[in-house]
Amino acid sequence: MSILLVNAPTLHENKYINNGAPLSYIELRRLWVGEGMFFYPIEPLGLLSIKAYCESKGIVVHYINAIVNQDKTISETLESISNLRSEVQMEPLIIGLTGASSVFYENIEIARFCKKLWPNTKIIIGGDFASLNYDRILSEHKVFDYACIGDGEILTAALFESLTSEDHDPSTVDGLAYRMANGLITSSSPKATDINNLPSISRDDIRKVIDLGFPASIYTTRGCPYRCTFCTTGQVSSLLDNGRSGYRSIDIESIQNEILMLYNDYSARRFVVVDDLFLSRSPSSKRRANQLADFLISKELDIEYMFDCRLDSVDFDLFKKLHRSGLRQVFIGIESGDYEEKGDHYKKNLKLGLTAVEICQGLLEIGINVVYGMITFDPFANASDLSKTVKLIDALPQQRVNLLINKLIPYPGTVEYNRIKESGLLEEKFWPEVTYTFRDECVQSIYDNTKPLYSLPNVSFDLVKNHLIEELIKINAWD
Ligand code: B12
Ligand code: SF4
Repeated sequence: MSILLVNAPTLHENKYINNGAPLSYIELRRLWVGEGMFFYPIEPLGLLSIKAYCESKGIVVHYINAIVNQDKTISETLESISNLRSEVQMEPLIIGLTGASSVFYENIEIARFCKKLWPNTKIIIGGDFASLNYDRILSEHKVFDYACIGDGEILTAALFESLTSEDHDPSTVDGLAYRMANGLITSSSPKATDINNLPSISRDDIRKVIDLGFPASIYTTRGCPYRCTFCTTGQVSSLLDNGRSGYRSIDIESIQNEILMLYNDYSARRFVVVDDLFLSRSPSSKRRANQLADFLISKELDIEYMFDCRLDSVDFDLFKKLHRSGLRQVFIGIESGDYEEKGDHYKKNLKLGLTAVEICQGLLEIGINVVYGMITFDPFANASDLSKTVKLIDALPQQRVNLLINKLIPYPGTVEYNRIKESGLLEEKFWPEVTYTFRDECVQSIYDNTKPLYSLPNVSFDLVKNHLIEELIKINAWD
């Protein structure tokens, strides 16, 4: 008896690019991101942590990662499953699937195929999307037997043990959502796992990942103390331990050991910290970052790394030291031209002394590249909001053309998703793939007129910016 974990190939962007000819996720990302691949995380640490934990409990776990295998079609992934079945003669007790809303249809195809191969196998889906939408998933898609809310390590091993016992009772598995005999969906309360008590992540993909030019991934925290309305991470954290913060940190010594292991055993020289919020403005978070920088500097490791933080996490003295220790890039979500006021709308709760431009300029002067998160087109923005955002993007030290067309993605289960739905702007015929119209007709028309520019070959920042300015001038929204 075993568990099979499958990471879907993630091919949804094929429809937008290359005239629909199939490309693998990695080929697609290379087209979109280009050089930024240096810091692109590619190992699915969630599945790999579940694998490590279950193996530590003596459970046999099989694993297929269709992204790292560079599958270009879902048929290739299904073939890998069939091949593995013939090779190891397995009949998994549980099949675990993961992924964002955009891979839900791939996960349905994988689940249907597996149910045909092994009708008695139980299929569970996990990750942020499943955590926030388990009720709808299990009600509408009977191919899934269970969904995992929050952390999956202890839950998967407990479910395995429960299913192998004579008196299987799903209600005893914390965080498990399931269908009751009457067809209704129920769940037991999810707990925040003590992440300092988990075994080290399985590194099944690391050699391929490094050979393909990607960094080694590490995580140092889970969850987030903030509750930004467009983000799934904060919302999932709020479900854990009856709403107490699900934000947790791994001890600094363990992180140091993980980096040393990846450096020595796999010659990893580039690292990406996948935490949604590695560094916050809290003194303890800054102390931790300081300790990590001291360690990396003292070991004279020849590494480069990146992490995500907030505008209000930036403290130039600390960032100078982090740069000396190898920090070369940060991702910062600014979101809008009205970032302080709009911060309230998105519940970002920002506390700043400097402007966003000053902060980003300062980081660049230290030698740290900044990747910006921008929600240029928000469903509720008016032309004046849009005008402020375009001005801010233009003032930022490193401009990227895609920032000018970024649109809020309403992830199902988030506050923004519900807000758009309640306002009647949402179109969800193919849920969880959803679209929406903008409340302000002028913004809608500017978006519709700007989007086609992106299919022009070599479209430049100035071309799109000037087009946006002309559109805003036409409606007297640019001064
Ligand atoms: C690394 C990463 C990737 C990697 C690897 C993902 C993969 N599956 O191969 C790559 C680059 C491929 C990727 C791609 C995408 N990603 Co991504 N990604 C992340 C990131 C930064 C870290 C994930 C991680 O390793 N976390 C650490 C581990 C330990 O936690 P975890 O993944 O949450 O897993 C735990 C639980 O969720 C749960 N769990 C997860 N899966 C399963 C499965 C089972 C069976 C069970 C029981 C439990 C379980 O148990 C795990 C262990 O406790 C997160 C943000 C974040 N910080 O979480 C975004 C995030 C998951 N990605 C996101 C998105 C939107 C995408 C893309 C659509 C982006 C794009 N346009 O290409 C694609 C979709 C790919 C896919 N197949 O899902 C969103 C998901 C939003 C949503 N709810 O839909 C996130 C949350 C970022 C965000 N805040 O917007 N991603
Ligand atoms: S600070 Fe970042 S990770 Fe946390 S809720 Fe906001 S957007 Fe999500």
